[in-house]
Amino acid sequence: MNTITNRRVAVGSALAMMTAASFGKNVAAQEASPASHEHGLGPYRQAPETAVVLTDTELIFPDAVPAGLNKVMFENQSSMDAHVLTFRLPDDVDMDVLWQAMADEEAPMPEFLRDQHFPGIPDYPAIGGGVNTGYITYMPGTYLAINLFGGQAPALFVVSGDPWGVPAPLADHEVGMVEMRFLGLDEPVDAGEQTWSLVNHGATWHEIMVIAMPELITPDELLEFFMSTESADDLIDAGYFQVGASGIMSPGVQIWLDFELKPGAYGALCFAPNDFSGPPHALEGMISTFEVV
Ligand SMILES: [Cu+2]
Repeated sequence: MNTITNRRVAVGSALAMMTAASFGKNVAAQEASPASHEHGLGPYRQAPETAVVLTDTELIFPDAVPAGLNKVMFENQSSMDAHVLTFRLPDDVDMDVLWQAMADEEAPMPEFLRDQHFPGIPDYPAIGGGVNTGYITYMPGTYLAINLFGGQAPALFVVSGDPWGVPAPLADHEVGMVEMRFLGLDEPVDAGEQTWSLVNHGATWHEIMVIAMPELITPDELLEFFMSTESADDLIDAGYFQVGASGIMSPGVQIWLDFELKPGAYGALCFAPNDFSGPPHALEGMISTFEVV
């Protein structure tokens, strides 16, 4: 597996690539590690903790992950952006074919990916030691996780056991995702440490990326700004930086993400590709702006 080079899976359009390239440098200058907390978890049964680490050479999951709800702490020890795609492999997957497909940057996205389970991850921890935390439910099976924006060796891990007994976290805020918009971001969000519930109510995969903005603008203005900004430095200089993300989530998937939100203006965007390999959903309207007060 060490010889495998990550392909930049077609999840990244030019727009997404630009975004990813831009935010890493900037978030490194932000608070590296928002405090994790235990909103609403019952005292009688805590979710098992699963530590995920990205280094400059590899993405590391525990070899064995318990089925069901896990508290996932994703640390980016590398010097590269962390934008991780996690999915459950089909039981009959041919690993040789898979590795070849993953290693070939020019190859089209493997069709089998359409039907796989994408559980999400507390994505985009800041370069140089940032940690993002969240709660992810893993069903039994074998999973592959790859960093879309680095050359690290991917992680292969097995989920086993009975997904039973861990109560769901209580959410401070609920956000839904459908085609092609976010639900629950129409009103201002309270500032502070908080846990968001994210549910994909749609029929296709979605993700959320939350960014802080220098001032409140409309979704159309935000999209126009992204489309007209040529360099990553322009975004950074303009005061846009990333505060958290979900990774790709399959239809029906619910995850919980911890945020520490300061008062200000924010945007939410989905960069999942339309119709599997098309333009990001943000271009189809899956983009919101909101205030944290
Ligand atoms: Cu979407």
